[in-house]
Amino acid sequence: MRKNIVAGNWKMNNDLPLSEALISDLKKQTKTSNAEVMIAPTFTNLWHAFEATRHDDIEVIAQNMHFAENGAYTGEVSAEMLKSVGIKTVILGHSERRAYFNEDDAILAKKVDQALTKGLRVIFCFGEELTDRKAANHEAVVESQIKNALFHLDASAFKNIVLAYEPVWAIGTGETASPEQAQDMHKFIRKTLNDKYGNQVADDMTILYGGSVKPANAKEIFSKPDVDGGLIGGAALKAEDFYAIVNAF
Ligand code: G2H
Repeated sequence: MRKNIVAGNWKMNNDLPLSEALISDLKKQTKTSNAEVMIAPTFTNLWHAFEATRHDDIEVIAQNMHFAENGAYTGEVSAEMLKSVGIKTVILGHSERRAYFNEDDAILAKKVDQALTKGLRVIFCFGEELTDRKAANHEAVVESQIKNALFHLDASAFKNIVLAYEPVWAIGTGETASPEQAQDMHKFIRKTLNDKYGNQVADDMTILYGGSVKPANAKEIFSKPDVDGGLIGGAALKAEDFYAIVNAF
């Protein structure tokens, strides 16, 4: 079933004391919308965050994981490790992982497979760069990112996938896709799913928008029929701003 989700991607911000303080502030906020609320602290803070929000309407999720079961992968974190600290959802394919850590479609397909095999829900991110948009290639780029990482899956796997469209040119830049640009792309994504898997998968898919969402623009973006929520970076680091976005539905 399609849901409204607002997920805060903290990226490499907040050490343990700052994470504790932000979670304490988040717990003081009031949710007036029906959105599912998620926060993605860095690995070292996951266990604390999970414990601290155990009785709250906040799901703690991970920003990344490795595709292997376990073994000699120094510095990496496995699906089982995430599960052992209470994590049920993992973000994969964020553009910063693609750009700075060379994660390509083939690696991401393996990560998606491993996450789903282990019973984790995946928030799968993708999006075009500015040059793609300027060349009017944005739909082709997004289509290939989705096809290459996800279209080997059965339709039933999509129950455990949330998609997050994040145009690279709008990430952390202060520049946001217009609500119309977001709607057009989300509609295209749903059509791409529909062409391959049919109506049910396409209609049920939760598709988030990410890229400089803030309290001032969230309401208009979320009002679009194919936008089901947001993946929030900078504005997720202040509890009041984050909940203003959560409550923008
Ligand atoms: C996109 C987004 C969160 P920001 O990366 O995933 O970050 O809202 O800071 O653009």
